[in-house]
Amino acid sequence: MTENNEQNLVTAVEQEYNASEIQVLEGLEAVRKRPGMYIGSTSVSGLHHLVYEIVDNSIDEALAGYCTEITVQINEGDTITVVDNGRGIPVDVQAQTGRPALEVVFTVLHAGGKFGGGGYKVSGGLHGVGASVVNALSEWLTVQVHKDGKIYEMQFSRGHITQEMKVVGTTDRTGTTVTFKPDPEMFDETVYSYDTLHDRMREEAFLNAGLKINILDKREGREQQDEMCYEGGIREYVAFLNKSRDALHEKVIYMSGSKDDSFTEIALQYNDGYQENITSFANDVRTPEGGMHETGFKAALTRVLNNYGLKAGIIKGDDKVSGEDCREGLTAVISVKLPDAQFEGQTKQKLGNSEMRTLVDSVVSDKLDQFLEENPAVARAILDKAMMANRAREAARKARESIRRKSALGGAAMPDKLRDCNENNPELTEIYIVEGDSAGGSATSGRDSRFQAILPLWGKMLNVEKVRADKIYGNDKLQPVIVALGAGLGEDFDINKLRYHKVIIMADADVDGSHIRTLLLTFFFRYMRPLIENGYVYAAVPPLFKLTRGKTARLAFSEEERDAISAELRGDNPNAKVDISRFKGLGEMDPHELWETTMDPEKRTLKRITLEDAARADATFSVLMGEKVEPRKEFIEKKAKYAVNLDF
Ligand code: TSJ
Repeated sequence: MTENNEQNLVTAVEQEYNASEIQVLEGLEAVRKRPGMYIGSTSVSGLHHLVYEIVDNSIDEALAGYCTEITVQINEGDTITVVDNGRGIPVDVQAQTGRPALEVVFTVLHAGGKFGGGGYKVSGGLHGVGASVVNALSEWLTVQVHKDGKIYEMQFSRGHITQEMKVVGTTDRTGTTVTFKPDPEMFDETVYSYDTLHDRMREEAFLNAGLKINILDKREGREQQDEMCYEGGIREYVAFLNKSRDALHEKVIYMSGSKDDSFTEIALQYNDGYQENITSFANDVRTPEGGMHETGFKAALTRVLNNYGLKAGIIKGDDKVSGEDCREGLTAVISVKLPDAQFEGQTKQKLGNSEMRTLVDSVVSDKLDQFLEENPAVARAILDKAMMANRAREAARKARESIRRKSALGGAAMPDKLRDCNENNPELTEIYIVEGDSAGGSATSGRDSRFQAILPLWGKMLNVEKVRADKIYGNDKLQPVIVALGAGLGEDFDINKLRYHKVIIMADADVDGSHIRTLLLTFFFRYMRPLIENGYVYAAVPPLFKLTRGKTARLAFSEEERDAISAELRGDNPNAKVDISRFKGLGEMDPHELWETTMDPEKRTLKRITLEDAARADATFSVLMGEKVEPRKEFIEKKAKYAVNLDF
């Protein structure tokens, strides 16, 4: 056939199509010009977004009740295959465009789902249908549809059709398979992360109860796979999130309800910790900034707990619990599904539909109240916890105010235990915070009182036991530290009022000493962070061994150093007697020894504490004081041997 003949065969319909094809290509060209507008970014997150756009279509099919299994596969070369067992994308020619519906899905921006004007409208379809966007940003894409006994196939490159739809075989199943290769011209990076896809797919599996999602990595050397299916849906999600914590009640509380075309479900379980852990979704999309559904949930939770507490005589009179009190130790997942989700805020991570506030509020009001009535023991545990939270908050507020008041009255009286120095200029002064009274005594006698102040803290300050995070704040053993430093704390902390520019923690190189360092650093990290940021915090490094040969005496700060110095002192004389004594603890050094080894600026070793050290202490503290016994035990056992290294 000559070109001319071909021209002559072009019918009116096809000419019309050519005109619309131009529009189609312009649409996809726009996607390639500004990919960020359609998938957020062209970084690794945009790369993964392509997969979610495709999978969303299969999930819509599942929501419509026709798909039970989805498989996501990373192939060699970082191409992606998504397979579902739904009805298969429609392949018949649409009256409107004269093209197969399948083609329209992949070539028309924002088509799919609603294409065909009524014909194929997905009832449960909640997602943006981004197949054409993925197509435009793929070097190549192949789709196969199993439907009516046939396998239909079509191929594209960068949004252009490279193979028209055709039948390539027969089949006895239904479903859709899409394989694509993200266009390296479009993305900064084209390597997929199994973990990223896995975590997102697990989330989808939790959010769509009973839907089976498989994920496979076929890349050489990193083969792995997971099958995820949760009959309990978000109930199992909450149990999963609470896994490493101790639950306050065994069963996850579950509520659901719907109005018109919208649906909500909420699962929650309290643990004995103090964190609030609410995760919310709209149409399976995370809403990290919350929005109307979360607002409705929080309002109803507070109201229901207070009403029940009063009714059951647990809360008396005006002793209401606040919203925050009601959410201490709460793990909750809120999921709403609605036809026209409005995502608001700077990053579009907040649900704006106000009807979702009403819906969630009314579901929680009815169902949670009913649950509490039917489970009085659980209700009691939850309310007791909220009331504890209330009391703790109240105590912390009072402690804060009393410190504010003192500093407002022009400097508090210095703590009884503080042995202050004579110098007033903070740039020249240092304070030793010393573990235990006996070490405090030695340090006080041994110091240079012109510029060195001593503050002894007695004994072990806190047992390794369950302590609420704000105990660190109200802890009476820390009050002298706050007062002696003179700069306040928290939002009132004023580095200009600091009374010493060297804050030196001096504690034994053993487990108890390590607890005190961890506690103090955690406290500084949380409430006096500029102290660390300015480099004002140090750890004194006391020696572990004293070695003497004749008139020569040397100190060693570790076992390795001890052995090295011992060899050095012996020199070439293998029979020389080197006397090695171990310092048992600061308390056992006499004042002179303490000065010589640990406090004399000319000879001592100080370790400056970095923000990183303090952050690590904070993490350690959280484990030590945390809710779960097992990780704590494990941690202590693992850590004990490192204690002598001063932890950092
Ligand atoms: F769109 C796509 F290419 F991204 C894509 C769509 C990718 C994958 C892996 C699956 C799907 C998809 C679409 N799975 N299932 C469907 N279903 C439909 O498109 C469908 C099927 C039948 C009817 C009908 O009314 O008969 C309507 C629709 C929307």
